[in-house]
Amino acid sequence: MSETERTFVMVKPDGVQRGLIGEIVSRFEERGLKMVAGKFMQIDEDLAHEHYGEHEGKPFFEGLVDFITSGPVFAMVWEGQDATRQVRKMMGQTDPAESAPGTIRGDFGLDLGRNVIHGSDHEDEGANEREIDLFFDEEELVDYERIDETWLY
Ligand code: RTP
Ligand code: MG
Repeated sequence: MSETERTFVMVKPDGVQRGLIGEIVSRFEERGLKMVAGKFMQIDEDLAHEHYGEHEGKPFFEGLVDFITSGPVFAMVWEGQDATRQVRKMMGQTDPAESAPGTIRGDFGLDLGRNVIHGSDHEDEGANEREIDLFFDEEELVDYERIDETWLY
């Protein structure tokens, strides 16, 4: 049995502007993942640099920072067995054009720079904890049981 874990997910500015918050939240809810935090917010320059620090110096970095600070985002923490990897699978590939239909990016995006959603990288050990810490205070994470948990696991 996989371990229960928490993963950081965010609807990017293009997803918010296109009215996709509800659709995206629904997909994770219906899959059986449990939302433990959610925050509608504006990312400033400093937070953008910290969040995407791994890409600093790459040719697309400045454009990425401009984009992620261009409008509000919906930041979330989702919990469940193998949550990080399952969320990444539901998101599709980084490039929406390479993403399978049925995935979030494959259903809602066409352009690499406008790919609707962010999820912590499951291949980057510690990314989840780092990003959850960056976006949320401890008291913003809510502990509770979802009514269907007994039937999911
Ligand atoms: P994200 O961090 O945003 O969830 O995306 P990801 O893990 O799938 O991809 P990552 O490699 O972390 O890249 C971060 C974002 O940078 C943009 N990008 N542009 N022009 C390019 O070659 C290029 N490569 C990446 C994408 O918008 C990607 O989401
Ligand atoms: Mg990434």
